[in-house]
Amino acid sequence: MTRVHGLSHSSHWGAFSVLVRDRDIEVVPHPRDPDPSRLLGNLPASVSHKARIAQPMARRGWLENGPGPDARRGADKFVALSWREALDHAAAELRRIYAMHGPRAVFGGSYGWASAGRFHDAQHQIHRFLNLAGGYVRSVNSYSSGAAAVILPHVIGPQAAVAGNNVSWAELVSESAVVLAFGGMALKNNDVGGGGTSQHIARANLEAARKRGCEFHLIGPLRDDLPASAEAVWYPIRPGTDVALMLGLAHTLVSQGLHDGAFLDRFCAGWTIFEAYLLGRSDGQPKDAAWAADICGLAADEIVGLARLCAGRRTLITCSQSLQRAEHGEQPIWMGVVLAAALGQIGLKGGGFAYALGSTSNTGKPPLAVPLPTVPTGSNSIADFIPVARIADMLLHPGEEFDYDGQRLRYPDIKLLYWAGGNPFHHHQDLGRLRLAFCRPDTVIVHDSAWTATARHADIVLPATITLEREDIGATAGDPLMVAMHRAVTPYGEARDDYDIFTGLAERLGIAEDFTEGRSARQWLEHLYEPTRCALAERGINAPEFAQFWEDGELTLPTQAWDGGIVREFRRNPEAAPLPTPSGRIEIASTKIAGFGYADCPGHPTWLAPTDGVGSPVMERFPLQLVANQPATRLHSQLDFGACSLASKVKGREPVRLHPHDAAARGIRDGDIVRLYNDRGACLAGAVLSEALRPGVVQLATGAWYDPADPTANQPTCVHGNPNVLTRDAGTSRLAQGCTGQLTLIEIERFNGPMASIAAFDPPL
Ligand code: PGD
Repeated sequence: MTRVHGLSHSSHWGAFSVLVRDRDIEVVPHPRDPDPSRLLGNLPASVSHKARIAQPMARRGWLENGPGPDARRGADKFVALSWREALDHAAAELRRIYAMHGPRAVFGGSYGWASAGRFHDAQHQIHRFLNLAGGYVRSVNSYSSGAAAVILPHVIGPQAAVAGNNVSWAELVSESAVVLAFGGMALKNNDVGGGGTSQHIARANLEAARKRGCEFHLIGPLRDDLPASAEAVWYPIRPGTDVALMLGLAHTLVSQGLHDGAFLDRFCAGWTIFEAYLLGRSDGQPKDAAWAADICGLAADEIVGLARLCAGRRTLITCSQSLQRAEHGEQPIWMGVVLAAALGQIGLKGGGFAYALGSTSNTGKPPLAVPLPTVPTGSNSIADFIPVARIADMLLHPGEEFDYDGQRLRYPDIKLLYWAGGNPFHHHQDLGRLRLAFCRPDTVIVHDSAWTATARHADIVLPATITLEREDIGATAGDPLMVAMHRAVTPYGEARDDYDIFTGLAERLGIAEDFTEGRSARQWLEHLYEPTRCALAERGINAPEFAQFWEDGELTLPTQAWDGGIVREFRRNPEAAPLPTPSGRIEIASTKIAGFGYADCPGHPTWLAPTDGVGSPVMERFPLQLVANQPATRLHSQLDFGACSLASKVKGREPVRLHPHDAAARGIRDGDIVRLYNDRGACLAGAVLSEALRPGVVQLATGAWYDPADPTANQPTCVHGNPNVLTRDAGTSRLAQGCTGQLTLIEIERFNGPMASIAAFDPPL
């Protein structure tokens, strides 16, 4: 037995070191992390869980009948193959599709978080490979920020202008007097930062700000979306109605003469148009506090009080990512900017508007001063793309036109779906519909380390290593620690690195030399490290050779002084440093967006009643609002079989929280297995009664592995608790076409039927 001490490593939820005894590992958080994530507890199970994929597999129906649309995807058996056979099949199919249909028939959008690590990042690897193989249809934007990424450049500048170098944690601690946290700043979300994090600082900063006297106001249906130590005033708003509340606040400011007219004149465009709407001159309906109260479920005098409290003080408006992951998700982000503009605070330290501060662990930290190791992905031979969350529409409606950000585009006819490092049967909405979509292509190829539902819907399944089985460099733009990610254990079964899998395919396609550039994985790490080392040396600071970095296990990178970015520069001198918007100012109303003529995203922030939310006719049958948010016990669907995730389950099912009043009305007790349902499907979950929710709201996190009772049902029942059987597969609007998975309407009942066992973690053999 060997015992290795403290191998440095990293994950999206924190840096750590690993102690190894054969395949048993112990994970020790990084000593400088003040608030390590409990998600580290999921890692030990990943090394040799039965859900790992041990060898390459092909779906029986695909092997027997050859490529083609097939309704058995997701319900078929698998046959083990050797690596040689599996790679031969995959390469032959790639060759066939490229020859017969060209790159427009290959979808390589392959969205997903995969794992931390700069070189083995699955998205970089697949895109580099497919670019060299002939090109592919890509996806744009993310499930995290689909609406914000598109609306913000029209209104104030790129997302980074108000999400990154804008208002820092340090400024919040020292300057902010009032924080209006729309959607909260949940610590569970701060646990995670794409690419890793060495220091979880949100809790300490919230506490320090509070200690100095900063007042937090949590606007959201879930009380625990800010920690108790922030001592926030809780406004349990109806989900999806923040825009109405923001309008009520803005109306109060204007009608009481508390808005900053000078700021609006000098720094903004389009206020007059918006004001006509706000005051009801353009549509006959003033958006006053009483009007807002009726929609959002708060009291009118609370709204007036909140507006008065913000005026004239250093007020920061934050909007969580969750807010825009819903129907008309562009509106709360745009209206958040407008409310901050009406308060005249944008561009001031600790004031104005911050997007996603508190939504991931690396927003609000100073930017790095040196470049990070980055795999070059090359260039794509075609320009075709879809907004990422339109995957099922694309597969189901080839050739059909759709709108996106002022463009009229057409869905390609996809014959080959290639996925590495993502789990669409976790992340997408209306999984019954997604299954139909996945039945359409000729072939689906998936790399994953475990038998996720996506792997089960593939034709060729190629087993990938986990990061603990390979060497990599952990680093991300928002964190100063670069980590030497040492290999801790040998690969499970026959699993291979994504890089090696693509190298095997590249050899068969005759592009190996270009793909590998003659380097082994270790040589790539050394090569990619070099630009960072040179930049450090140029600045005259510690710049160890790769071998030294590898031995040290980590390297602290320099950060830039926080300067508030383009928004602060604009505030200092709007004429010399205009914003990158059409007017060069903050666009309260946008002539460009108005010109698109989208009824679901007009030319200024607007309250648009949802078709699947408060006030919609659907509520008559499905009266509860489901919040399908990010889980507290795992990252998305990753390592759902890990100890931390399993410990939260109720009799093996995902916990669903509901208010005691709603439970009592339905005869549901704490610990009961319940059935959540609507017209799209149903899922079982374990009831947890809680007063931390607004009555009428039910909360079921995403990420329980999809486990359909009947995999071929169009309205499936997931016996494990995946909320995406219930969510609606529709874009935020014709502007951004973002993911709307956060909210939907449901009913819930005690489940008295025969209890299906959970098979999500059993290999489908
Ligand atoms: P993950 O579970 O992180 O979910 O969706 P995403 O697809 O990113 O999936 C990553 C997959 O990659 C896992 O299956 C993991 O095993 C695999 N993997 C990890 N490392 C590697 C590797 O090195 N190689 C390979 N080949 N595979 C690897 C997340 C998405 O879900 C996101 S970002 C958001 S914000 C959305 N949120 C919501 C929501 O709020 N509400 C709903 N209803 N739905 C959502 N879906 C979205």
